[in-house]
Amino acid sequence: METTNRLGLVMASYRGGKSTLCAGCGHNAISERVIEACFEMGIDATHVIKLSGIGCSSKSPAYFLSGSHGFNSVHGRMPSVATGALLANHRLQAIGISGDGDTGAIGIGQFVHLMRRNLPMIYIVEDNGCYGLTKGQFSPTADLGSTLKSGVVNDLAPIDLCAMAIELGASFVARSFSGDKRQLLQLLKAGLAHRGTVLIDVFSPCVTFNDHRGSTRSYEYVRDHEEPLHELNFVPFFEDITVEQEPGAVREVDLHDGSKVFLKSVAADYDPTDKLAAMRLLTDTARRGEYPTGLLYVEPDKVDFCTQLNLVDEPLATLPLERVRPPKSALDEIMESLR
Ligand SMILES: Cc1ncc(C[n+]2csc(CCOP(=O)(O)OP(=O)(O)O)c2C)c(N)n1
Ligand code: SF4
Ligand SMILES: [Mg+2]
Repeated sequence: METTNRLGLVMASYRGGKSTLCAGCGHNAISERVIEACFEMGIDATHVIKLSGIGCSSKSPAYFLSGSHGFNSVHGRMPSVATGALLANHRLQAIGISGDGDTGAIGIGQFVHLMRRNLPMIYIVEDNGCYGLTKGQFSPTADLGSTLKSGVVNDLAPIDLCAMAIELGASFVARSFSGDKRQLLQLLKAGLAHRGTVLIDVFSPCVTFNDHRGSTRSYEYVRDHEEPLHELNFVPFFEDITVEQEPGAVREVDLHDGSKVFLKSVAADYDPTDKLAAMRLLTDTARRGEYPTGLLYVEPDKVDFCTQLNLVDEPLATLPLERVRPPKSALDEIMESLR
């Protein structure tokens, strides 16, 4: 019999349309992990809003959770649409998919303010170092000295979206690789349990335009330079904690909904709650051309934007008119006070 989750649903009910992206594109693997994560967490798809901008990456929401709400926005404008949607209904689980061009170029101003506000949503950047949809030009995350297929050399230093997100105020920041199924799945499930901005920068090779020698986002290059910081185990609030731990060797992070993340350091001990250490790590490893992956930074108790605005509990979108519109007596009182 097919496995069902805590809602009694099978994994197939979390799928979307058939992908029209190139076979082997990293973005397809990410959609698969989103499907698995939502299935394993028992997410109600009708309470999810999928958001995106423009790009091959931004087409991805069409390939998962066909029963959810969705908004495919203008290029780089996903953050403002997401902000509006969540203010209208703060009970929605928002999952945004963007690209390194959509986020790092045209959408960088919007990205900055979303991170700064710690808007409660998952924001995945499918990072292939190029504009896949428009035939592979360098994007702002392309590494200095990397080349296009034609041999053209990139002479600008990259933007590190994780470093920016940490600096600006996002409360859950991770880097992963579309080829690292296990790590990405654990990060996505942990992201679903966190309340605040979850920024996951996923290196996701473009097999058609950026998978050659000279590219630093090819499958081969990322596989050789990915340095996992820890083995990551996520235990959702609805499961018994049975992870066997050697005392002292594993760090435990408690998330908003009672779920837990266990982090066993791979090389040097790494504390993902130390903001300065995270920034130092990203600066030092970038100099050496390495990509640390895993949970880079987490601040589980940071207040998210909707809570900070002190919204009424019931979503604004469903409040009856009489609770939205002030009565005539209140308006008269205001007018009187201005005389
Ligand atoms: C306002 C506007 N400017 C430019 C474009 C052209 N355009 C479409 S997708 C894209 C870049 C996509 O790159 P990225 O976000 O990295 O996604 P990928 O295709 O690599 O997944 C650009 C420049 C557009 N659609 N709209
Ligand atoms: S062009 Fe590149 S990014 Fe776009 S679908 Fe194909 S492989 Fe993926
Ligand atoms: Mg791209």
